[in-house]
Amino acid sequence: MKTVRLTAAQAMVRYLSCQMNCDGDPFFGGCWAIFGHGNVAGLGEALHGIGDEFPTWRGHNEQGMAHAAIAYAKASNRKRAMTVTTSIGPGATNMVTAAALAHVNRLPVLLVPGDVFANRAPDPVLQQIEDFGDGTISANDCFKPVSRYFDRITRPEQLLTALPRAMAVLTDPVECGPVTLAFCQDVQAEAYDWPENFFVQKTWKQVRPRADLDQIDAAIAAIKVAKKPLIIAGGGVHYADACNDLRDFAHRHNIPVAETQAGKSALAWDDALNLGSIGVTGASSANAVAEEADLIIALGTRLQDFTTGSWALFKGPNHRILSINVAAYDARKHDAISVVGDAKVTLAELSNALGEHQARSVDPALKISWIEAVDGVTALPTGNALPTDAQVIGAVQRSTDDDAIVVCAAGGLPGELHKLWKAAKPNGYHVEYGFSCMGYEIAGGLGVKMARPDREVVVMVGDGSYMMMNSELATSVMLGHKIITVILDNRGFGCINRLQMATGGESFNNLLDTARHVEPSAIDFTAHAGAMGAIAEKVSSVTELEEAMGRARKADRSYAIVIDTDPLPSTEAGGHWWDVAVPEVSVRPTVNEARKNYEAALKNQRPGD
Ligand SMILES: Cc1ncc(C[n+]2csc(CCOP(=O)(O)OP(=O)(O)O)c2C)c(N)n1
Ligand SMILES: [Mg+2]
Repeated sequence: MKTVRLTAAQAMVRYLSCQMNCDGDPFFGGCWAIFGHGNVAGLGEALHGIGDEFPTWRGHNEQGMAHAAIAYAKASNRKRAMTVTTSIGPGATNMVTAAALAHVNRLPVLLVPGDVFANRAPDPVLQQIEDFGDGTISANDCFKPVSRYFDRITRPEQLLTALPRAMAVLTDPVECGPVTLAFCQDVQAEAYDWPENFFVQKTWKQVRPRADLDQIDAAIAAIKVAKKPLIIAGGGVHYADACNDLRDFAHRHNIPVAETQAGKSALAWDDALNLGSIGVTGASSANAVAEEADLIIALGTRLQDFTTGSWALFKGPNHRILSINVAAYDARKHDAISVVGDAKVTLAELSNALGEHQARSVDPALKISWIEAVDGVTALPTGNALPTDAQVIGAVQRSTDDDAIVVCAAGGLPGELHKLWKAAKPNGYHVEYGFSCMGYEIAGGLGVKMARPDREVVVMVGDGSYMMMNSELATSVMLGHKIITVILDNRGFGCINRLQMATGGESFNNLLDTARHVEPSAIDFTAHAGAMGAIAEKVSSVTELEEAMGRARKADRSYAIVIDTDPLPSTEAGGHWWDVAVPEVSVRPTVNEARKNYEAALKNQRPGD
């Protein structure tokens, strides 16, 4: 057997650079890295050595780098991914939140935190946490519950099995999620004689598991008898490249479609059968049909509470859920008629068997009146009041074209965007709402731009999320990956303040002006973004915002536009109840009142339906 002598770190980067995806592209777009003593000597030297074959990108925050990597994978429909390496200790644990985000959203990312010395010679090494009762624990054990595959590399040759296992998880539609290979820092530097064939180029085909035939039969029977079926399109539709298949299926069988946050943009917003978004942040048209549906066809969705209105949305008597999902875990939720299979091939099989079967048409007035509501709240405001989020969304929509990708994650904006954004093309809507992680937005926007350099990337972010993490804005400038960031400054955590008041609470500790501060806050976002190298300007109206968007689109570098907004209004049209537990006892009448309403609403909930 021919061998080659390399360090374990060199072997890792060489192996990763040889992995190809189904389109013939390298599976990895590169490696994000912040070095420390836990990875600079071993992995740092290896990454330098491999150069452009496996490019290294320097970020400013480990969580931010991982967000960029995860967004890259999402924008690539999971066909490509990135590696992220950190030092041990704080560098590693900074990345745990991002691991959880990838885990919830089932997105591939390879995390390689450095780890303590396997030989334990210098123990405790700088940043080692020292568990008194378990010598095998390090800070990296935090990754275990939020990794689909976790391994600790304590000998070089373990990579011979760990790396193929990592690739199998990253490229598998069911297991897909974060992989953590905690890499002991002494082992990174150790040499080993690797079999040369370990580094042969390997292509990872996209597998499309086909459903059990009895499951297909049961699904067909359910669809044939359904009088009022509704398809809910989730993220799985995108990851299976099934957007066109969904459109064809819906039209051939005349079944309307509603979209989740991850599914949005699967169908063009103006497709006659697209009823809009579903659930808590849904369109009135989609929710009205969902309430009466006798068959909910959940396609590639986890059915999280925002989709099901905390299981109070579907009110049709004897309604059933038919769940088509590549993951049995999801397909079997809520006693659904389960079809475990890839969305694309399953739709084709179902359609063949259904022949020319057509469901009953939905009243077109439902969608027309919803679009009127959307156009009303997003229209150019008249008067001098502070603009609403909806009006800002309208301005951004009017000043971008169909190719733009809007990026968001937390605050009031994801709900407003879910309701109001008119997504014209697949992947034009990128909202991370599995973890809804404040601080994802800008870093995520950078990752999206790296995956889709040909499309305009517009990050919409609240002041709270901006303050939580903005440093990858500087990275976007330095790497030359232009993003447009629209910062909506409503002086605080507007959506949580609204939720607080809706649950009977007093406005408290959410808005800057109702927090216990001694100095009124006066954060200059324009100066801040400008200091990081972006072109930045503040606008004082929605009309000015549209003009600024024109300048931003022409600019050759990242651009930030700041606009003050009203923290109180949100779009009243559409939407659905969401289960947020209200205190059972309180001395405050507003809470008691909210509790009464809460108990009444709970009567509509059908958990475990
Ligand atoms: C990391 C993280 N911490 C806390 C939360 C809970 N949370 C959700 S939205 C929000 C406020 C966001 O404020 P901002 O970005 O200004 O948006 P706004 O609500 O004002 O629209 C908070 C605290 C979260 N989603 N993520
Ligand atoms: Mg805010």
